[in-house]
Amino acid sequence: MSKLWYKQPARIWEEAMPIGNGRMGAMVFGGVHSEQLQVNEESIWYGGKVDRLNPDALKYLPEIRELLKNGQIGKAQGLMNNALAANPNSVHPYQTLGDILFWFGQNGKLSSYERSLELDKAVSSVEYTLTQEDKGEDTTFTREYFFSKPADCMVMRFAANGTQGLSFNVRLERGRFYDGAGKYEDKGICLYGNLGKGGFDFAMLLCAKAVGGSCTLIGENIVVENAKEVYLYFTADCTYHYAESELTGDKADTDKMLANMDNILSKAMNTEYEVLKQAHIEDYQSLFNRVELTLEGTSEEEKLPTDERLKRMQEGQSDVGMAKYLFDFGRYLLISCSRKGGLPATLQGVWNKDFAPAWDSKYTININTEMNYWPAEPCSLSECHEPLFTLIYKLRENGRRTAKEMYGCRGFVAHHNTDMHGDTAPQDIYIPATYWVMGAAWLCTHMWTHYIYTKNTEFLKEAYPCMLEAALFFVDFLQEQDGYLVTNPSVSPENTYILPSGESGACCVGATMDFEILNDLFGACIKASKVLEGESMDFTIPGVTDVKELPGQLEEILKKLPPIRIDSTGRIMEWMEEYEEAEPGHRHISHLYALYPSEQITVDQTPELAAAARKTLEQRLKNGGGHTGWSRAWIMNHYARLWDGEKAYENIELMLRNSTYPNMFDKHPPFQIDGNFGACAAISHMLVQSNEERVILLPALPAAWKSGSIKGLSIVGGATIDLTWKDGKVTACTIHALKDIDTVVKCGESNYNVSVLAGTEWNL
Ligand code: FUC
Repeated sequence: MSKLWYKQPARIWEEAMPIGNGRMGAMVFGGVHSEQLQVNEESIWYGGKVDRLNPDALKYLPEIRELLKNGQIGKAQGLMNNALAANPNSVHPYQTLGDILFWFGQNGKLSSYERSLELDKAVSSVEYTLTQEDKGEDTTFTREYFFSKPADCMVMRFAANGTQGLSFNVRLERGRFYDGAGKYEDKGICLYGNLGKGGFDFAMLLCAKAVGGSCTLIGENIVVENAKEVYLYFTADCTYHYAESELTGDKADTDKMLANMDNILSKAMNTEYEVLKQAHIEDYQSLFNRVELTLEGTSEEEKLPTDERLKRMQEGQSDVGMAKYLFDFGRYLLISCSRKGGLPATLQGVWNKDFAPAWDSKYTININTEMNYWPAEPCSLSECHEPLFTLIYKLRENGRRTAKEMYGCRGFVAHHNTDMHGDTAPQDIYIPATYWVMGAAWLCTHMWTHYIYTKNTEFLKEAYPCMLEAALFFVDFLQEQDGYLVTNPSVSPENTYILPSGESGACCVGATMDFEILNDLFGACIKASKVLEGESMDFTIPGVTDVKELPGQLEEILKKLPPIRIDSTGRIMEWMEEYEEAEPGHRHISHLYALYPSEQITVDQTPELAAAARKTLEQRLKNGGGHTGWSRAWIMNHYARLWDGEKAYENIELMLRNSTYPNMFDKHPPFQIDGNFGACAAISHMLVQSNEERVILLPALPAAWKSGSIKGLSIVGGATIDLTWKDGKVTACTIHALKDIDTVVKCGESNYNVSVLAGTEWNL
């Protein structure tokens, strides 16, 4: 059993339990006298799609490039803020949907309390007993909540066992930001509104069914009196899901949406609770149960509530078992907020309580969104990766225009943020981040990762033209300088350097990360073109006469990209020049993209670069690095790739001590989900690492995980792997091939050539 549990209700949002079905989510507080369920729906983004391109970009681009090339950084950056910044400079935020608020009428003294979230069932529960001392009577109240994907709604069961019945009032709220609320026919209550000019309509709907007692609709409340049991059903929606195009305001869409919501709840209400629950658990477990991690010797702490365990860790104690929770919770969250057909996980997954959240709770694609999807393939949640690909296709549509109008280039480009519409214009006026053109390129490398893990050729046939078109942008964008082809303008997210003159800058020519991303993207396009050679592929790319010539062109460009270099202090160079850093413990470690998620730097094949990467990390950490949760998670992955289990584990402990809220949400601060996903990926990579050439067993096993097992991780090539170890040594390993696979399995000093046919297995 894998369960988070607590002995008191949540006092703050970061103590509440997240549940979700991909499209919708809720935070369960578990109060005794009142209950708050803060709710979300993935498409509740304020306003509509905005055309933000700066009409002066192209005109000033040559001048900006010249200034950067000549080291006139201040002047260049000033001009960039005028000519490249988008108008308006930001997209709109992802917002809370609102709250379901309950007030209970029971009385008595609280004599026991527990609430939990079962990670292997995706069910949250609350149980408490109220004692009426004058009468000497106890009543135990239980509540269960789950957000079902198959039923597309949240289902709740409240029950009272004892002398008191269940009495409560419940209503829907959304601050001051809605247009109406009240009875929904005689079926329940609803709240509805519009998301601002150009925005979509939304609605939420709650219905209740009481066993015993009464259930009445009064005003905009459901009023339950003296019931034994109450079943509640909640759904929400937004016309985003009904609009034929991005144009909104069509009443027909709203009517369709309401009819669908009505239908969803009618169906759920006519189905037995246990049947709904079973279908939900089956659906959830079809993903969650693919993988199972066991760490031995961790049972003692299981008797303690999750928040107490975290507190003990903060006080300096060790708790090896918490790593399993970090791992399971990461998988739980991805399944609960990123499902096929929906929108990808934002900075907060689907869970956001604010109207103006930090960084708009959107998609920050210079690390955070990518990190969200690092566990998807290795942790066998490939389907959960799909929403990201749908977003990339939107970026392609919008990014073609951005490429052409801002930079005069073919292909498509995205800057460092995007939204549910796939916006591609620059975001904010923030020199260290805004003018970064690598967003689409990095995201498209995920398409190749998905392919190498799944070997799904149909997927690749669709993705390849998109990957190629992201690469095409750079065919036109790169500039000749000192014998290399370089990015200009460029920036190493989101770091600042200091020039010998004392002047500081962030924009530059040729940040190292750019070439590392291009190595991967171009390399992936070239390999994909070979995989697809025999396939009938019929596609065009605007501005290209013969798409078949593109891979060859990319090969030529690859030869002219600057190499990854080591500076005079033995670290990986972040920029083309050896600059002083303004913030040596900076949270971004962009130039180590080559170590992770990429594998251009490896311990066995590029030992010098690996040593320089280690030094880079040490220097960052020595200067306070890893202070945001996501940065800590990236560092864990870096150490996993350096095959340093102790350092990776040290960073897991630091994350649990310093960057984890009581509900296990990652703390930037504030809550940001990327750290949860990054940590989950790191734990998988500490146990198994695979690429197109080899699979390494236990590459970064820390001494703390002396004995244990992992079942069902995915490896590159289309297979899953089960592994058992004892006293730090592998005792059993099975590879289950889903596709024919040829690889080398590295286990300690031994190498095994492994050829397995699809449907069969290999045992060590
Ligand atoms: C990048 C990071 C910040 C934060 C934000 C959402 O800008 O530098 O730390 O994670 O994204």
